[in-house]
Amino acid sequence: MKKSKVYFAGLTVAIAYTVVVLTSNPAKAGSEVKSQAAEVRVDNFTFGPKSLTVPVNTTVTWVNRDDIPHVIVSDDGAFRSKALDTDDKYSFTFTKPGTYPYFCGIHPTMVGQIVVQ
Ligand SMILES: [Cu+2]
Repeated sequence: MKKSKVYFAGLTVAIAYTVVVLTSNPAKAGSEVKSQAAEVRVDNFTFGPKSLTVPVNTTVTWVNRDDIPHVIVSDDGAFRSKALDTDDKYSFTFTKPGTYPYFCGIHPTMVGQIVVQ
């Protein structure tokens, strides 16, 4: 009985510590869950790289380098950006493995894919 109380007290401290770490230092918290970042440049009506392979928990950011708007639209509706003007960015975090094809909602011939492993 006494032993389990000590155990739970220790567990409570551990949880409290974790919460403090996670809330006080987002960058460190990110590395603890192995989150990563990757970028896709939208330039000259092309996604670069056209196919991007990333680990699970990667936040992919699309950056529009064109002087006309583009919209990032997932084939299966998993994600969709607003219209991105020049230098606008859109980010989506991929938490499940799979292949995520996408296209530009304004120029459907523009296609790309994110492969999450
Ligand atoms: Cu476009």
